[in-house]
Amino acid sequence: MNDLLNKLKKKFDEGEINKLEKINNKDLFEFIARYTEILNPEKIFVVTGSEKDSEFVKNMALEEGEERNLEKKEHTYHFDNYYDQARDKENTKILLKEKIDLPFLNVMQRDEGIAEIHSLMKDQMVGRTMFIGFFSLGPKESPFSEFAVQLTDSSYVMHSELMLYRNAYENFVKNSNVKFLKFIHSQGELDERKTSKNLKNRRIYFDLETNTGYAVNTQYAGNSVGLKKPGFRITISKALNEGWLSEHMFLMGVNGPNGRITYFTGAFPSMCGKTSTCMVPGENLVGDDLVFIKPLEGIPRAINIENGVFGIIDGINKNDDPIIWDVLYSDSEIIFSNILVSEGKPYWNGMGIPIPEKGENHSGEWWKGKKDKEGKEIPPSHKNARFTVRLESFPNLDKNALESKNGVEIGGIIFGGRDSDTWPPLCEAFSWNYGVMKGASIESETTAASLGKEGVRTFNAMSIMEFLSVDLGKYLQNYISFQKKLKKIPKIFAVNYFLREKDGKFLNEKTDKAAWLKWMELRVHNDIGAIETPIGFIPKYEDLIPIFKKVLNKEYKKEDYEKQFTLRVPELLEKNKRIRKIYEDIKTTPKEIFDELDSERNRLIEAKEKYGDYISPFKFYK
Ligand code: SPV
Ligand code: MN
Repeated sequence: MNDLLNKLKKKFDEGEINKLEKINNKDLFEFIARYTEILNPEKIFVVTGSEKDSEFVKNMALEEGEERNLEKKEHTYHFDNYYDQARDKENTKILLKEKIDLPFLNVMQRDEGIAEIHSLMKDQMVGRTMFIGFFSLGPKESPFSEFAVQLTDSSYVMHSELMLYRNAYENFVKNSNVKFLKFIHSQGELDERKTSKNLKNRRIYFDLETNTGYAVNTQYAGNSVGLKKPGFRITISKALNEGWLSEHMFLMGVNGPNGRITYFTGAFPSMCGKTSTCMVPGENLVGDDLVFIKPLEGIPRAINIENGVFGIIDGINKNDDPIIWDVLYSDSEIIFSNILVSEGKPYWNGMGIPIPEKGENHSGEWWKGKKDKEGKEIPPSHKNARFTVRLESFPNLDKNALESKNGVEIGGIIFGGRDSDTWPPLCEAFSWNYGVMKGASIESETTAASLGKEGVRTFNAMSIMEFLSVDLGKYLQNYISFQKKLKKIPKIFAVNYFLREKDGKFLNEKTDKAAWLKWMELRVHNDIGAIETPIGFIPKYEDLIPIFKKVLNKEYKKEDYEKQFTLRVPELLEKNKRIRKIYEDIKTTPKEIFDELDSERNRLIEAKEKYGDYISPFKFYK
């Protein structure tokens, strides 16, 4: 082992090598030695998690220009290349020993993929510093957590990880046998704006056999921050093999009567209300993006694996998102990415205050009306512009839940989509399997703003389709089987904040979700009744009146309830057929999914025969 270290020695500044010498982990040294040889950095910097090391990383980001200061101390901004603003689906691939075709997955033969990525990484760090970061996904040394090591030449990436994850250097020092996920990132050659320039060679690959994630020629955090979405793909596969759930979900506590807190996880595709749900004022935030759920002594418990938020900033305004707004204007450490900067201040689309007509953004110098190479007008900030901030900066954080090594017991799981004409705002599945089927049926409609074509439904089971790394049928089988490990089964709810009237008007206000959460909280404990419909239990009108009054100080009208909860049978039958067709094409779809689809269909047909196509919820009152 010392030979390995000796070879690396000249890469370290004085004193730096001691940080590695304290660790005695063969796998780690081999990993570092191998990639040092390939990437060939001039220097290596070991990030121990000390204040001093974090300062070093932050200063380096500023010195090298990957980040710049805003007017407010502790606030910086970063730009990704104009064409590197989101995850790159096409060049994101799962490496498998045998290249088999799996529906929805982008698969590549493992040796070929590794050879390609190594050749793209060759000598990419010449003249640069390679950072080594040690992290824990989730509270350290808990029955849930996973350790991870990140190698990167981007000070912005390392800075982001120091805010988003728990540093675990000390755990590597204490225990020489720590097993860990491995992430290697190089931003590649940079242009004069310090953004990755060789985007045609951008690659994001995952090797599930060695739990390794690779990313090259990209800076966008969804590609480059190994512990986030690259790590998620690896843990989805790990969870499947070990029989637990690694999910794209928030984690929050909802306040019930007499000081009771009930925890929920929730999966929603991008821009469907995930962040705004876990940030509902008055409730308790634990996490906004990624959870592990395990059965501990038969109780389903969850942790947030992160320690910070990498959130969408587009549309955040004082009225709709008071908590995030205050955080963004606080003195907390924040990295803004791909926003508009003018006179040292950050601006973004839809912030509800006037935005300057010129400044600098992801396209460089920007002025109102500026067009890109494709002739498209460039908005002030990118739609996917983001903020990175520690969870401790949020006043609504449930710190105990975040730090709990055994996680928190989950009472309910929420699945949400963006659906203009099908699902009611809220319903509760009859059973675990029916709920899993509902999660497996999530669809999200594109908006006019994003793809030009409105209302295109995109299938997004459990909102993980972009991150799926295993056979979808097997993934669902694992969900179905999970129930058998439980003494207490969480309720599963389906929500839809985007239901519209025929004339296109939304049937709900953005704030209504605060009321739905309270109804779900009471249902978890069977504190109130519900109405049975062909698609699950829905709230009784008279139960919602006091909830709306108390939570939103709003008079909840009977006609609103009736419109929102009218069963739209033709649309529901269409959806049932659409989803069935998708699963028919997947050989491994569990029988339970088809059973649930079929019985839902039968219930819908029966109701239609009795009451017609559009059925008032009052018809189901017993
Ligand atoms: C998402 O899009 O779901 C995100 C951001 O959380 S990314 O890191 O790009 O996945
Ligand atoms: Mn996400």
